[in-house]
Amino acid sequence: MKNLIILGVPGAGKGTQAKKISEKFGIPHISTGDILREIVENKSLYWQEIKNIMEKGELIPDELMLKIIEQRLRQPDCENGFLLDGFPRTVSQAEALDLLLKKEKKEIDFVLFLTVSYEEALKRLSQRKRMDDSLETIKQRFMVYQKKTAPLLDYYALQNKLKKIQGEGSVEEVFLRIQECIYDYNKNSDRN
Ligand code: B4P
Repeated sequence: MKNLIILGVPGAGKGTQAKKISEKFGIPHISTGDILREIVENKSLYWQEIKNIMEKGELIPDELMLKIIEQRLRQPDCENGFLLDGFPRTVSQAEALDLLLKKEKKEIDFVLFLTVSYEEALKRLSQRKRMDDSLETIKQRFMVYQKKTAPLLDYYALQNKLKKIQGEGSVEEVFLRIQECIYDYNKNSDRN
């Protein structure tokens, strides 16, 4: 397997699908959201600052996120591929990631972009009860996504790495679409 990223608006189902991809294809699922929630739960370094930022629906500063991701990607389980969920979230995180991987003679192979309507994402998140799922915070997360994360779509499209996946439908339906996309990619890269 390869080095992948999963992108989408909050509530697109990135975490849900990433878990399934990780199980099926045997690559580690690296969710920066999960890592941050773990820091808050264990009251590790900077937990209070992280909690405040997440509750407001804002992004944690790039510098801290980069330290976290660099440490995680150095773990031996990432040697033969990984799936990043929730990272990068800004163009500067993406640029830093490319540099980091280049040093290791690696690169991102492709980016799965889960598309769902605003209404569907809002419905999904309102049914969940996470600390950052109040209506006010959800709205802020969408705004932050449009401003800071959506430009990543062009960033990866220009590198010819963006794979659009329809993210509406049941979890299994979406997962089938993702598997087809991964098999297609592997078939084409075997041919080249
Ligand atoms: P994340 O944890 O990444 O959360 P998310 O984008 O909101 O959710 P996701 O798309 O993974 O949705 P999920 O599968 O859970 O980020 C949280 C916060 O952490 C950010 O706001 C930010 O503050 C911080 N953060 C994280 N990474 C950062 C970074 N790199 N830089 C700075 N800050 C960062 O699905 C949502 C719900 O939908 C679930 O309840 C699920 O069961 C349901 N669902 C999924 N698929 C479905 C389907 N097909 N049908 C019906 N329901 C479905």
